Amino acid sequence: MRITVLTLFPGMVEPFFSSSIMKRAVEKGIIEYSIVDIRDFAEGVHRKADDIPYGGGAGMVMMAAPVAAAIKAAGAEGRRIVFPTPSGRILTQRYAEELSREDELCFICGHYEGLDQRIIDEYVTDEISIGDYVLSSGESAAVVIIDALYRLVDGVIAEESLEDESFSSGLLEYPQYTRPERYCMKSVPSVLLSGHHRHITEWRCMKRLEKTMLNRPDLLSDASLSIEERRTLLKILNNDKGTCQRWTLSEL
Ligand code: 6GU
Repeated sequence: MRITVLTLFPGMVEPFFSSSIMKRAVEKGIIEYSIVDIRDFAEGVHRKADDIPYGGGAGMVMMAAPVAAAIKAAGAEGRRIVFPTPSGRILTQRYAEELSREDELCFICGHYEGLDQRIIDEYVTDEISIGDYVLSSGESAAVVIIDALYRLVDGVIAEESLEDESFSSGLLEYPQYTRPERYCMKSVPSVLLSGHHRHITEWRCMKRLEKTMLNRPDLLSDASLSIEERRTLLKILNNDKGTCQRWTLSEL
C-alpha cells in the first residue's frame, strides 16, 4: 500500500513512519509512504498557505491552490483522498478494514479552522472523524487513521494477533498478564497457569463479555453472540445485578 500525507507540519507525521511496527512494514516493502510539505506549493516570498475566512469568523483557512498543487504533484488526483475532520464520518474497525484494502491512500492534514471547501468538493473522497471531540491538528488524526488501517494490510501483523483483539468479534479484549506470577501482592489468575485450554478459553470469553458490558454496553446489542456467550452473559448478569441494572435481558 502506498500512503501519501500532505501536511504543513511534516515533523508531526514522519516519526510515526520511522518507528515500531510501521518502520518494519516499510522496511519489508509492504507500506510505501511519502510526506509532502504543502508549503512547498505555496507561492510568494512568504509561501502563504492559509488566509482569513470569507464571511468573517475566527482563525485561518487553508488555501485551495497550494493543496491542489500538492495533490497533483503527489499523483493523488482521482485516487481515494482522506480529509481527517471532526465533521467527518466516524472511523470504526469496519471502516478501517475497508480502507486497508486500497492500494493507494492520500491524506490531507488540515490545520487552523479548516480547508477551503472547494478542495473537499473537488478531491476528497472520505471525510473521517476519529471521535466526538476536537483536536488542534489533522496530523494527529491522520496518524490515528493510518495506524488503524495499515496494520490490517496483509503481512504487517501476524494474523493470529488480529483474531482476538477488541472489536474483532464485536467485543472488547480480555485482560493479559505476563511474568512475574506475583506482582505487588497480586497474582495472575490461576486459570491462566493451569494449562487447561478449554478453561482458559471460557475464562477469556467471560472476561470479554464482562469488560464489554462494563465499558461499552452499546456494543452488546450489535455483537452476534453464540448461545454459549449468551449463557455466560446471563450468568454474569445474575451475579452482578448492580453493575448491569440498566441492561434488561431483552436487550441482549
Ligand atoms: Cl479527524 N480532526 C480534528 N482536527 N479533530 C478531530 C478529528 C479530526 N476527529 C475528531 N476530532
